Parts: sequence; C-alpha cells; structure tokens
Amino acid sequence: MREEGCDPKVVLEELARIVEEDVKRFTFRAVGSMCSKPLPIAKIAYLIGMESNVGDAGVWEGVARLEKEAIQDLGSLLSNPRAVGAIVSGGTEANILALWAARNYTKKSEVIVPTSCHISLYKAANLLGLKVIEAPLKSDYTVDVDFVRRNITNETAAIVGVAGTTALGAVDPIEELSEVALEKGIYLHVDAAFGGMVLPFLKELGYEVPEFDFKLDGVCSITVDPHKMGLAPIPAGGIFFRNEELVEPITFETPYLAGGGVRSFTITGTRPGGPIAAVWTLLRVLGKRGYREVVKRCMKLTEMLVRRVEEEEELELLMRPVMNIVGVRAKRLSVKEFSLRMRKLGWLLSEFPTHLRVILMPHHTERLVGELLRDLRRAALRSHVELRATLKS
Ligand code: 0PR
Repeated sequence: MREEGCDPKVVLEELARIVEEDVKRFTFRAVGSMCSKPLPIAKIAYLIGMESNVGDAGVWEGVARLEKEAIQDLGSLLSNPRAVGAIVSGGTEANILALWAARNYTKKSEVIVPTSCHISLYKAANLLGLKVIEAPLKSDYTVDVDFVRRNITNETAAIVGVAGTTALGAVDPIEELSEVALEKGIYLHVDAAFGGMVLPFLKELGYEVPEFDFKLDGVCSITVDPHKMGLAPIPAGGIFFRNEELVEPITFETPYLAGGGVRSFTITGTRPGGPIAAVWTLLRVLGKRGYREVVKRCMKLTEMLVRRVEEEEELELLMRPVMNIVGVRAKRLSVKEFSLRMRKLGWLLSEFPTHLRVILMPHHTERLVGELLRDLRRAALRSHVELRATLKS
C-alpha cells in the first residue's frame, strides 16, 4: 500500500479506463453471458440504496420494506404473492438456501439433480453433505422423470428441476416432477435462475411454455435471479419458498441488533441494499408490460439467429430454443476448434462439450447478431484456406 494518496481525478480516470474496457468487451463481444447490462435507472437506484444494510432491518427499515415488496411482486409473478423470499447474492446462494432448507426440513441426505443442472447445485450438495444422484437427460435435453421417480429412496431430501438450463435454456417437465413430488411426499426445488424472468412473459406473449412455478402444488422453492434477465445490477439473485414453514429450519435470530432481533435465513449477514433498491425500482418502472417488451425483443433476435443458422450449410442448432439461449455447432468441426476460431475472430462464447452457447440479451442489437452470424459462418468452414479466403473478402 502506498504511503501518500494520489490525485482522486487521476485515480478515477485510470479506474474508468480499466473498467470501460471490460464493459465494452462484455457488451459487444461476450454474446454468451447470462448477466444483463443494468438499465441506467437501476444504476441510479443502486447508488441511492448503496449505503444501506438490510441485514440490520431495525435500522434500515425502509430498505427492508422495499425487499418485502419486491419479493411480493416477484412472488406474484411466480403465482404466489405470499411466497417467502430474499434478494441474495446470486443463483448460487439461492440454490444453496433451497437445498439447505430441504435438508433441514426433511432431515434426509440425498438429492436428485438433472445432469444439466448448474454447478451451484453440486456446490450446495457438497457444502451440505448431501449425496448427489444424477438423473440423465432425454433426447430433448430435459430430465428423465422416470429415472427420478425410480431413484427416490427413504433418504431423498429433494429433487431438482431446471427451468432454463445453463447450457441450452431447456425447461424440465416441472409439472411431472411436481406430480412425483406430491405422490412421494418429496421436496421439489426449481432452478429458474435464468428462465424465471423469461417464461412468464413468453406465456403472456402467446408462446406455448410449460408451467414451472408455484401454480404446481409440488413446487416448494424457486430460484429466480434479477441480475440475469431482470436487468438488475449484480448481485441480485432471488430465492422464493412456498411458505414460512419451509424456511423455519434455516432461520436464525440475531438477538442483539438495534430495533430488536432480526430473523434471517440468508447466508450472508450484512446484506447490500443497493441491489434491492434497484430491483424494486425496475419492477415499478418497467412493470409487466416493460419486461414483456424486453423478452419480446430478445426472442426477435433469437428467432433471427435461429432462422439464419438453419439456412447455413456449415452450422447446426442443438435444439429449437425455448427461450433466448441458442446452442450452435459447426457440422464439420470439433467444438474446441470452432470455439478457438470464434475466439480468434474476437468473440467470447461459452463452450460446452456439445456446442457453443449464444445468449441474446436485452442489450444486443440486430447488427451485432448479423456480425456474429457472419463470423459463425466463417469459423465453421473446415479448412484454414477456406477461412482465409472469406476473411480477405
Ligand atoms: N442456476 C442456473 C440455471 C445458472 O445458469 C446459474 C449461473 C446459476 C444458477 C448460478 O447463478 P450465479 O452465477 O448468480 O450464482 N449461470 C451463469 C452461467 O454459467 C453464470 C454466469 C453469468 C457466468 C454471467 C458468466 C457470466 O458472464 O452462464
């Protein structure tokens, strides 16, 4: 650490230069990231709420109320305005909380997850000492529900379904999982970290989408992250429980806090009010209509990409996307080689064993999709000679 401080103007300029490069890379090149670029108004709201600590709700009463209202709004979007929840650090914390509640509520030691589930569920199981049973996928990339049913034992603490898988945006048959959960008396957690702020609006836009939320009686908890498709700044994850009874086993009281004891079930104690202020503001400013428009726009870009990939000789889709996540591969190349070439052309795409992932987010434009497509086409050509020829043209 230096002895003397520097001129704040110089420091801030350097900071801005460094961060702006990242922002540019994220905005124009990382066409496979699940985080949205926060709306300007969300940034203002974040700054307004920034000093607060909702972990000390007796002091920060106002922000604690904003969190309750945001949870109620999102809960009603998930067909349960009485859901108990919190704005947390992200989908990882939300999934940990869900499995923690399930384990303590049931006092059992196993969890069944689809092989498509996010790494955070493995982290959660590892932390909680739960044995993971991996359920395979069917050819449509959704979980094999028969496998789940057959593998439920006296030790099953929870089964998990994903509504919007990390790799492809596929939606597991949550309705069938819910039936299994009810029939066997099992806790069902739905990871809708990404899909939770897409599926309700897709439905309103007339798309045929499967049910995934509290409308299904077997669903006990849902993860939905406003920092993914909610246009909120990081960190804004969301966890929602069907009722108070489910969270009771993970609720702890901090008795000495000013204004009386605070009961909380989040992992972190001190919690930032900035993300809560941002989520609350976004829900008010955009409303359902605003979010519907956001999803409509992302789907327009998705459909543009899908149509053009389908027309391309060298490219293919893994599946017809349900939401704004598209899996693409080059017919004549390995994924590794395809990925490497896209990287050389300046794109940052997520690489899965079977495909590259493109996510069409609210800040993307038709022009960007056009450029991406041109380069996907170039990169997919088999020989370097072919590639070099198109680069010259
Ligand atoms: N559940 C699902 C279905 C997810 O896809 C993710 C994250 C999580 C839970 C965990 O959420 P947090 O990362 O908020 O804890 N999936 C993203 C992904 O793997 C995470 C991410 C986001 C990675 C933005 C990179 C990035 O630029 O793509």
